[in-house]
Order: sequence, then C-alpha cells, then structure tokens
Amino acid sequence: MSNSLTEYRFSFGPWNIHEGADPFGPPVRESFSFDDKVDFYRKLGFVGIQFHDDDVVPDIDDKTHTQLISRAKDVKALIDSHGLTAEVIAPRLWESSKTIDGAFTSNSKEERHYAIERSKRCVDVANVLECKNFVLWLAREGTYIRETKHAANAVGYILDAINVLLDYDPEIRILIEPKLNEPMDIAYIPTIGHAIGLSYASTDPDRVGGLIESAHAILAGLEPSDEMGYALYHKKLWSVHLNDQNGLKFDQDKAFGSANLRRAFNQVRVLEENGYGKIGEFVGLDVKVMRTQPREISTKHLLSSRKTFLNLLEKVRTLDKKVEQEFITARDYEGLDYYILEHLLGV
Ligand code: XLS
Ligand code: MG
Repeated sequence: MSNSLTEYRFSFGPWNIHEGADPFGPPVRESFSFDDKVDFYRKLGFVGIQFHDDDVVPDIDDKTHTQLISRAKDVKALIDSHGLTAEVIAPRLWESSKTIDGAFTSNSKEERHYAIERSKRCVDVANVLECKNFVLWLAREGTYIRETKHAANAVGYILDAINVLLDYDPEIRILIEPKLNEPMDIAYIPTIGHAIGLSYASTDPDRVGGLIESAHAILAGLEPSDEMGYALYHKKLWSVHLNDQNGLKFDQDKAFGSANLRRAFNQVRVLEENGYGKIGEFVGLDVKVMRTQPREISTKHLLSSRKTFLNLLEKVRTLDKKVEQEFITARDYEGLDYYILEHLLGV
C-alpha cells in the first residue's frame, strides 16, 4: 500500500437528488431526469455513481433479458461519456409486491425465489456496467412482530441467497449494508458485526464484506468510526455511506457532519489512518436534501458533504500527533479532549 497521500474519490446514488416527498407530504420539487442527474456528478466533484438495479433498468421486472442488457449498455455508454465509474449496484428488494413480507426471508417460498432471481438479474446489470460491488441493503429482512418469523431460519435464508449469488458469478463481491430498523420494526443483520460474522459463514468469505452508513450505526447506538475500525481490521470495509443523524429517530440521511462534527472528524480519521481508498474504495454518500430546499439548489447537500469530508481531512492531516501522544502518555484525557476541540475550532 503506497505511503502517498490518498486522493479520495466520491460517489452518490441518483436517489440522493430527489423531489422532497416524505411520509407526511408529497413531492415539493419537480423531478430531474436520469440524464440530468448524471450531468450533475462531475460538476459537483463526484466520479463514482451508485445504482439500484432499476435506476439502470426501469421497470426491471417487466423487461426481458435482452431488453435488460440493452438498457444497461446504454447506461454504461452514458456514464462512460461523463467519465463516471459505477461504484456499486444494489437490487431494490423493498418495493415489489413480492417482497411485502421480506425478500430472502419471506414466509413464501415463491417470493424468496423471486428475490434471488431479481438479485441474479442485478448481477447481470452489474457485469454490463463493469461493476463488481453488489450491495445488499436487507431492507425488509426483519419483522414487525417477532413471532412472524424464526430468526435463526431467517439468517439461513439470507446466507443461502448470498451463497447462490457467489456461485452465480465468480467475481462479484457482496457488500452487506446493515441497518437495524426502518422500514422494519427490527431488521436481521443489524450491524456490521452481524454482517462480517455472516461473511465468514459464506462459501467464499473473501467476496463478502460490508458497506457502513453513518446514520445506520448511530441509530443502533453505535459510533460509526468504531464500526468502520472493526470492518477495516477485517479488511472488509469496501464502501461507506457518509451522512449524519440527529438522535434516535427515522433515518435522516443528513449532510455529512451536519449534526455532529466531532463524530464526522473521527470517521474521516479512521478511514485515513487505515488506508481506506488506497485500493480503489470510494467515499460514498447517502444524503437527502431538506424538503424546504428550492429545486435549483437541491444538490447543495452533496457539495457540502464532500467539502466537509475534505475540510475534516485537512484537520486529520494537520493534527499534531506528538501533542496528542503527550496527552495520552500523561493520561490527561480532558486535556486531549480540549486539544481536539481547539483543533477543530481552529483556535
Ligand atoms: C439505505 C440504502 C439505500 C440505498 C442502497 O440506506 O443505502 O439508501 O438504496 O440500497
Ligand atoms: Mg445507505
């Protein structure tokens, strides 16, 4: 791994540019077309694009294999023309009428089969996009009340699905994106610890890793940077969704650093100090702009999240480690605490 300073590459998914609908109100902004969204990327300083399968191939369940491949090739040509890389692709396994009771863990054998077949088609799209990173956000793998499913069997179903996909394509890597709740009351595989534990039970552990989202760790009452440190130790942190979250409530996907700058500083620090990005990993975002934001400036959350990362990177790289170590050696942690605050405040 090179000792030179990492030049970080940034990515986001087209769903991060959105119309502002929320569970309590309709859209407030006119949509941008897919092509318009792709146009924003380089202008905002992003070179990676994250996809759902149906971002690439709309109405994917109604498309033949030939139509799927043809549409995926058109999208590949489009992103190539913009100098963009498809960082990750995720099957959207949470909107179909066939996944109401879960995808891989549905109580219906036919629905579990649908979820696996849909995931295989997502792999086909990934191959056209030359993308090897297959994200599983296990959105509906969980329960509203515990008694509807058997937790041990559910883990087995998820593992079976992962093994089928590993067998379906010898090069695809599976990144589990854990989240403990929402839309479910309680989800299976709720943290990166569960995801990495599961990876070692798969038929090819070297091809199963994780994507950590800041807000998902916070909602679990955990510290995102420590979760990242855990995954980095296992060499299984293959992507991130940086954002922020102001307390334990619905997933806010706030701009990175918006709620807790110290927490954001430590996420940048753990990535920098453990070589994240040196073998191609992207700094991914998963952020929602405020409903109140006018359409013509409804990408500011992306710009600010990327700038905050770079501003905090400067703080990481200019932290006086000698001074820090002196505080640690003296076990003067109060002094260290204030030193970090002073550094972040630039005083
Ligand atoms: C949840 C997921 C979701 C994306 C990827 O946070 O990241 O936002 O759709 O599946
Ligand atoms: Mg996410």
